[in-house]
Amino acid sequence: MQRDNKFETKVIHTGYNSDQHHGSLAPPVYQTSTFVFPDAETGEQRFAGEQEGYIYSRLGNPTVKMLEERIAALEGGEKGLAFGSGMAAVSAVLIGLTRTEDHILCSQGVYGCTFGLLQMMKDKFRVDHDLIDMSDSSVIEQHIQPNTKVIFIETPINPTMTLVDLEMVSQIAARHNITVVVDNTFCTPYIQRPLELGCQIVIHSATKYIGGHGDVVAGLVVSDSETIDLLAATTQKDIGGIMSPFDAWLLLRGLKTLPVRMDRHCDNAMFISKALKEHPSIDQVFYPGDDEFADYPIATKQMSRSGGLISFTIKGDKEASQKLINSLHLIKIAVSLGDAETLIQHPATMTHAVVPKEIRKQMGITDNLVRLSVGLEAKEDIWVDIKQALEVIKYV
Ligand code: LCS
Repeated sequence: MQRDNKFETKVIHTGYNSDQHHGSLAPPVYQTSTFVFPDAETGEQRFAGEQEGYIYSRLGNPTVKMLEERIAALEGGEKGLAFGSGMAAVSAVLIGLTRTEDHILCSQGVYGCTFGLLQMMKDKFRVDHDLIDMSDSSVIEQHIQPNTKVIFIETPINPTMTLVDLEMVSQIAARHNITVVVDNTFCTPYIQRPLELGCQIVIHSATKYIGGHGDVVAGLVVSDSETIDLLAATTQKDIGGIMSPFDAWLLLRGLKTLPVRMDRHCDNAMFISKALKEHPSIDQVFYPGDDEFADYPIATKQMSRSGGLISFTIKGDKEASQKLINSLHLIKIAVSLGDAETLIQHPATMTHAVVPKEIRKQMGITDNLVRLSVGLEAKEDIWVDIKQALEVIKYV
């Protein structure tokens, strides 16, 4: 498959050649733990890296490899690596790139478990970190230390939707020889491609839009060959958080419709964000597609569309937020995001409950903040459900 095909073609074809699989249109699931060597010498040569070929599914599997090639092509990187969850991917990268006494600079606001991982690395391995506002280049410069090895960014940040200017950060990082890692879960490569903006590593919780159907937990990493080979031979192989062949198959299937789904998510979210903004019970709406949103200029620079996630604060407290959520009928109360179903959650008590209240406050996660993952249903139906729930809380 030619690398210069368009994105919509690559999501369907890259990494798979039916000629090599009995003409099977759908990729086969190589549901095997191990691979048979024709003789002992072949086994020796494969372990020595002198001969191409599979050994054992923790070290590589043909179905998983198809997915790794596809995501690499979509992000514009040399190689991909698949993991059993987004957190397995995040931890493999952060542990793989650092050692004791190193330092990580992180956007102020990340997914709750990434925050938990950073705390654990600090407590157990003495890999320190600072969570900083990345909107100001001088603040970033001030916090870079001689031992800073990684800048870790989410953009949009979960759940505040704050954006980080990837080009600006990667230019600073390049001057200091620091690796920039971007969690691109909220955007997918259809909307944002950090490697093209000078960043070195992209991570996905493939559980979300890449899979798109709420039926798999998985993670992906894309980077240059050297970095991926290093991670494959160290934190992936030895910690072992690998993806199963069937999960890779589900993701290959999900990816085929990624552009179609993302367009619908974005259209629906734009409609809902506008309706929310006009409602009297809503305090603030955080959506990158809103031209009054503080980070809208960054969105126009690096995102081709605005995504399917909206966060908003209601005029009310925690109880009112919970009452709003409890009053929905069509919309499901669930964490995760990027599914066909519209999902709603309360970050302060759910995805970011692990973050201490004081730090949550600095991150902008207040008790009246609600996060909506806008699904693929008819946008009018989604709005009718939200509107009737907002009516219920008017009298709280
Ligand atoms: N990165 C981001 C930005 C995420 O939102 C998540 C999960 C992860 C990494 C971890 O991926 P996982 O291991 O779950 O595949 N975010 C979740 C969320 O917002 N609600 O539930 C899970």
